[in-house]
Amino acid sequence: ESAHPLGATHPLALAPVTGPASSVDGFVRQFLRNLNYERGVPLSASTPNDRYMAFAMTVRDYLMARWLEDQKRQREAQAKGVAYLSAEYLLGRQLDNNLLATGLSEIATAAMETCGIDIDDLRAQEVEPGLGNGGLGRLAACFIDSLATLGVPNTGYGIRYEYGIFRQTFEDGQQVEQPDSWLRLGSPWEFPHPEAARTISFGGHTETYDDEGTERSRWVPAWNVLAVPYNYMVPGYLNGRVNTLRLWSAKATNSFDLRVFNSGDYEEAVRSQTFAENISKVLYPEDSTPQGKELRLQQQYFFVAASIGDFLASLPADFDPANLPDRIIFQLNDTHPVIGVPELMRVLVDEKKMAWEDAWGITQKCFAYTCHTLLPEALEVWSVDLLGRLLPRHLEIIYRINDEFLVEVRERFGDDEMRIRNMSIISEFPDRSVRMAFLATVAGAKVNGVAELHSQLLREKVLPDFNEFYPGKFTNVTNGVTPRRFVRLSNPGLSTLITEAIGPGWVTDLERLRELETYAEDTQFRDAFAQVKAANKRRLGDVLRARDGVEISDGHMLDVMVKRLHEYKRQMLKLLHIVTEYEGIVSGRVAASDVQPRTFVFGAKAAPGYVMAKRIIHLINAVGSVVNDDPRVEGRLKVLFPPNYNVTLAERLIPAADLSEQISLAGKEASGTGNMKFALNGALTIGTDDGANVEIRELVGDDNFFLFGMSEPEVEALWARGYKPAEFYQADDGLRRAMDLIASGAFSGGDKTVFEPIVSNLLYDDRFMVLADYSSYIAEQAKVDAAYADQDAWTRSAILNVARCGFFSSDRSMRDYIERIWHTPPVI
Ligand code: HBZ
Repeated sequence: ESAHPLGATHPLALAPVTGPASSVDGFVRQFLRNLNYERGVPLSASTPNDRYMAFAMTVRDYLMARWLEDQKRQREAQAKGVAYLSAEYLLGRQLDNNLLATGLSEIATAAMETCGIDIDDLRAQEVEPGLGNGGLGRLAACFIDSLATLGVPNTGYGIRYEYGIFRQTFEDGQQVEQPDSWLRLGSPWEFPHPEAARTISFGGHTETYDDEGTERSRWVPAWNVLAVPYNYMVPGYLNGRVNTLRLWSAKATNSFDLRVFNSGDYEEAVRSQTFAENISKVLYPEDSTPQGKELRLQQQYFFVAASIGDFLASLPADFDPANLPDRIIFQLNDTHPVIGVPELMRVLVDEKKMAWEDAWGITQKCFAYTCHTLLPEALEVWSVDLLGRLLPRHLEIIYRINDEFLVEVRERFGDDEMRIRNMSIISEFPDRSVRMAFLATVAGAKVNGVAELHSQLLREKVLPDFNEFYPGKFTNVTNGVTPRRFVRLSNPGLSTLITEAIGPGWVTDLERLRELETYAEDTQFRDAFAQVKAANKRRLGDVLRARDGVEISDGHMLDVMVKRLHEYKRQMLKLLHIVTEYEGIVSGRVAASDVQPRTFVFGAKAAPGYVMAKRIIHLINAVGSVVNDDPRVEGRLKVLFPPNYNVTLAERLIPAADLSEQISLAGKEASGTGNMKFALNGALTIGTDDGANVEIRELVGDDNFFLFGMSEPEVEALWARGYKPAEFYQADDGLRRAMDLIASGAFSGGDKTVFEPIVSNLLYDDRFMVLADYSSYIAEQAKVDAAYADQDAWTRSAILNVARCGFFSSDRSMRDYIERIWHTPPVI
């Protein structure tokens, strides 16, 4: 230890860090300083990327003092904190959000003007970090935003994938995936700390040894990698708080073998480096159907072991691990980080030499598990074979956890072998494997679903034995979305209108949107609201024109379905509606002039290996080109499918939408969060009684929501009776005509084979009961048309949607987690 604590050598090092002056002049100075000293260029010779980088760094500089303070506060606080463990963070662009958090937007805009720079050109430079697949990853991003805004100390832990979710392009209407090299030009938002790298081990074997009379186990790993942390600022909204997101990047422990290199075998020399660094190379693009790949398990263990180790290392050297539950709760975002459970056990038992029972008692208080699905195929399992090869000690620990758990189950329920088989963490069929959701449930202090209906089905259908065994363990926290990104930033027109009416407090207290209810009755307000919607459509039009060369037509209802492509979400149902409308007009049965003009917008990525999803993408594009080229429906029907739907596009699309499509089969969508974003931006929902749609409808009222389709119990009943989709096809003329038109080759240049697999799947299998809900959907869409014809009434409904959806702020979700699960006191 040095005699002088660091910094004591110079008075300036002891002074608080201060940001640049909060003035146009101060901003310009700092911007030019960053351009010159960090980018090494004068303004006159700078590239757009130089200017974006320097601008972002300047925004960063205004947040820095607060960040340093908060890091210190978190280091020194003796309070309990939350570590959010998530394999995905779908952050979206950072610049505008971080600028908003500083409150310096106007100063920054003016500052750039004085330099002759259009701030929108800077915004356009940023490549969004797409480190997630969909809802689950975006939820994590909303949650850390809310925690910072609530002033709750939190570290988000995850993986710094070098390549995020693939960039989607279409070739002949079919999805082609391109790598997402989001780091190609560097990111101004990350702070690498290679000096703080942690060693993460894999493989090898276990052995027992005599530790002064006690037999203990230890793991003798075969290989390891370095986990290098990269820190990112997570600023709260105008509250001077800045939390940290810490993402781990894999680095080889020894970069290459110089002897082999010198002998001329260059590939061999770097082989182990390439192997190690593959761990954080790319995000797995499978959502809902985990593939069980070895690299994926490596990723999971890599980031979780690094994160748990990182937290433990932050504790004082004399910290008694018995007190861990007073200091930390690890929130498991789905099962992806569940390998953290045996990892903490391993650290406590093998390294800290704790008694198993004590370690288990602690572990059960340090984890909580959020489930995001109901689909059986989405529940992660790892083969014992693979786990034993990659993490042999962890497998032993899991076996012991399971053995002891099953003893308890027997004590409670007797030798009910069926029940024991059903509850075992280890399943025997088809291969012996570990059911990660069961492990999480046994280890977690709490287990939560993400919407009321989902939590109920989780208790009653997915994990009923566990619910009986652990009374009080199951709870619900309905998802939410951050109003900063998804209203304040993405919908400036609406934000201004709301703030003028009720003041600015809604941004951090979204229930205050209730005060808008009376404004729904005010004609002037309704007009202004409708004008904002129209302006948002024009803004979207500008974006789509520039990005894809397509136009959205004036006076059209904008009917939007954006989400991952999955059969349970039923993009096919939407498509059958479009084909029905189209067929009605071209067959002459419906006069084009009687049809409410609509532009249908899709946005969806399909997992690269999900063949049916990719066929459906192909069909959407095929229907789009036929419909858009057919003069008989011109000005009435239009289908747009901009490729590469991502957070950036969502921010433009959602504020422009009139109608939000939330049409999953009841009982399949855990929650949905897009549904909340649309409602908060004044789109009306057409939806099933599924996920959070149920809660949206309860809040906005039946008159302001288009409900259709079977309820979850009705779905169950139809399955029980025996579902025969062909009967629905026979019984409905419209459905038959739409299906027949697709089957005829009308959308595939006469080729009947291209979409035949889709048609026959619907007719003879139809796992998600598209045909059963068709007629109810079409009938409800007719009501949508009728309602849209009365623009003023529609706008009133839209305002009521905004006014009544304040509940869906992720600030509320975070308060619920704190109250029901985390029990973390606020730190001032
Ligand atoms: O999580 C989604 C649910 O489908 C949606 O209903 C919910 O609103 C949202 C937030 O709770 N689930 C996902 O997005 N899941 C994944 O992205 C995923 C990714 C990798 C996997 C499995 C699932 O291996």
